[in-house]
Amino acid sequence: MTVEITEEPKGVHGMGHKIRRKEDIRFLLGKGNYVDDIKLPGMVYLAFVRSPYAHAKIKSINVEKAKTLPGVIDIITGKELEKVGLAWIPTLMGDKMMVLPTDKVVYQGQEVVAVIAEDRYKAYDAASLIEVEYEPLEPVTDPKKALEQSSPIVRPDKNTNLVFKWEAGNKEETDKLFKEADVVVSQGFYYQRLHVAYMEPVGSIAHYDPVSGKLTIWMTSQAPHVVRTVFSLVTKIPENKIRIISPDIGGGFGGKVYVYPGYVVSAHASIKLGRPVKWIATRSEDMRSTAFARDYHIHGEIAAKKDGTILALRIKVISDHGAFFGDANPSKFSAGLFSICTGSYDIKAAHVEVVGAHTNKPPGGIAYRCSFRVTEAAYAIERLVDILAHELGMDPAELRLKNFIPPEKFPYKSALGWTYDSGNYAAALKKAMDKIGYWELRKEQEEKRKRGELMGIGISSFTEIVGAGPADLFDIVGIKMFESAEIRIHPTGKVIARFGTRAQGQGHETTYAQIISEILGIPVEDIIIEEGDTDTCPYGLGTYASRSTPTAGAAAAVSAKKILDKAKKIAAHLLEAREEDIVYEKGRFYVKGSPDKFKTIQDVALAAYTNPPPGIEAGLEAITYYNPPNMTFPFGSYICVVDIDKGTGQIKVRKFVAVDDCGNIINPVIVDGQIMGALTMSFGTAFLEEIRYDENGNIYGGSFAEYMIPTAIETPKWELDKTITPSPHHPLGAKGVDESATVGSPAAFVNAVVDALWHLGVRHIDMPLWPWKIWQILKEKGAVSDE
Ligand code: MCN
Ligand code: CUN
Repeated sequence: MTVEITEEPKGVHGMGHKIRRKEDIRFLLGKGNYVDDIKLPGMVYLAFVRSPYAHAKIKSINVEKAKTLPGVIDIITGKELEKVGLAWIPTLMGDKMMVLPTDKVVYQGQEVVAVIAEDRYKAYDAASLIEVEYEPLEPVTDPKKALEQSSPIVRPDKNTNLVFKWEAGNKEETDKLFKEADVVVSQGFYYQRLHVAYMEPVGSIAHYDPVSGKLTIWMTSQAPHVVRTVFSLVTKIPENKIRIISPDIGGGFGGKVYVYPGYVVSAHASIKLGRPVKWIATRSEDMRSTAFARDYHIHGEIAAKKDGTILALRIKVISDHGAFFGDANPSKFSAGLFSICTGSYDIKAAHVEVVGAHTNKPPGGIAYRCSFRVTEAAYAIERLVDILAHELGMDPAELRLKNFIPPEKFPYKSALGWTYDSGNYAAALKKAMDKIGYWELRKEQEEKRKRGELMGIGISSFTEIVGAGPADLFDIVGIKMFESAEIRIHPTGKVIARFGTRAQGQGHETTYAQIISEILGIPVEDIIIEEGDTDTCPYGLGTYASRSTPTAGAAAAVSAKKILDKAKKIAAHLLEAREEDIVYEKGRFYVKGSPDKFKTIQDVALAAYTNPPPGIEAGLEAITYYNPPNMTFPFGSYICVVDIDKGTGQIKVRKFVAVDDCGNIINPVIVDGQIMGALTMSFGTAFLEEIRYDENGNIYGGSFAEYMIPTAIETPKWELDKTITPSPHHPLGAKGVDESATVGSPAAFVNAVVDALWHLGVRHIDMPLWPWKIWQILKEKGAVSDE
């Protein structure tokens, strides 16, 4: 698909306008400002010594040699942090984690000692001279084994590897329906461990000013305000003396929601030394130690009638959290949003059980576009439905159409407790089927099969859940979630708007400006959007879970409307009319019947500061902390066509159609870009990527030499389309979209490959679908061709 951009980012551009991204000019010119671009006078550099073992006792740490190296300024160990109460810190998911260990290491690549030196190279040189004596302990890397009585215990602060046990749904009712069912299909799936692989590794610069007592930290954070609060709580520095700045971020995708040891140690070092301290992870450090995603062992069962009516769903999961980042909070969301696993189907009863385990692996993060376990949930249900169709000999599209929640049932209460806001699933699937020529493809497949050729068609009709979230629903860490937007109109009609979210590439500077432009009729080039500075932006919870549009976008709309209400009063005064007689149209106010005699929003802004009407405060600004009444539930239908080479097992994705529905769209070009990006990422998930460990917890790979992320060369041409089903509770009718394709597409790829091989007796293959895996299966089934 070619991206057509019709409009420059100039003029009044509201909802649905395909304007160029305002932020791209600085990125294209190489003028972005990332953490590593920032250089402060007197700045020093921090590097870590990391553990070669997955599980080992630290017997001694000898820093003498390193200390003598010229340029070395300080060496910090866990014992030193312990004295200031910073050896452990709370994570944002209700768990706590080691900053630097005092007794033992719990995964390979873990930070052990920090070295501060005059430059980065000296810091790494000194790190290599530090001698740490370890006594290896037996590691556990398999979460099932970790949960056994006899397993070594990962954490020094716990006496079990069990992170949590969580269940949802009605077990009795579900079991009853399973007994009554004509068919029960069950299947195990392993959703492999992945790394986010953003372009910019994580890093920070901490700058403590001993005179004012203010600590400023530039960091790669998707949620700067939340980090500020955590820092204040753990350091006891008053929150108004901490300033977190997230400058430009080279991708986050969920991996930059967390607080990493480097952030904390750089802050401690800056306070201690009175100098700015920079820490930037190298690519391989980042790929070995930052938050990982997925690593979900799923066992799913689906019960149905002979005619294909789905009755019930039963899923059991073991989730591998690695050493930290397990959600110890026994809230109803320990398993994130896995309870969206009933997907797009009208299922009477469901029961899910998730058990979390600690292993001697790096922290198993929860988020990666998106996994607050939504990706795993969509994958599980879309694979199960496909297997059911094949078992019943029904067409997978027809089985889906038969079981979709019908449009008239919205708002729909799912068996696991969510109230879906709006949806029209059949419309999206039918559109995708038409666009790809579904029935012709099925015919082609039949003919090819007769000739012994392998072709498969895979569908995924997913439902997403985004917009974290309403107070009573999304109570992950005991925070009632909201989001903020502050809009200030200056006397000349120019605008600065500030938000609690933080884009990492999603185009907020453009789309937030479009929302304001839509409501206030101010040209987008007159609107500056700022995010990511806790000193200037209103408190907010950050950008993840595709929540910016559902929450901050809504907050912007509400703030703009508040301003409009005031502007109307001022306009009435200027036009010497009653407020009720004022008509407003895109940036202009006039008295009913006389559209030629108008005042612009800019006239009103000037008057607001120079000549406010009696009884009205000067100024033209508004701030909103928006409490969303519900999550939003974007959805879509994806269809993938693959051809498999019988000689090599090579899979070619011949065609891929994605029909998405995210309600009303603010900027279609940005939305399409997001979908294409996410499809490309998921192509990597389905066919290329996996982070693996041996039984001793040694990582296989851990760099881009082994961890293959796809480029435009490997990926097919993505063909996109839309249906539009507005969210009834969002002020603009918009839903989030950013993660739809990573949630929805992995099942489409795998369904297509399994569809090509089903007649050979293949029911499932775990991702990544490497050619050698396929080749081996073909060989087992006697289907390899020598040609
Ligand atoms: N949008 C729109 N109309 C809609 C919905 C969204 O025009 N109906 C626009 C928005 O205005 C915004 C963009 O699309 O500019 C994404 O909006 P939204 O879906 O609300 O998601 P967020 O802005 O909250 O972004 C977060 C999301 C997440 S959680 C991950 S993970 C991810 C993703 O964004 N990480 C990304 N996309 C990414 N893209 C880039 N380049 N880099 C990342 O790190
Ligand atoms: Cu779910 S990964 Mo994104 O939420 O930052």
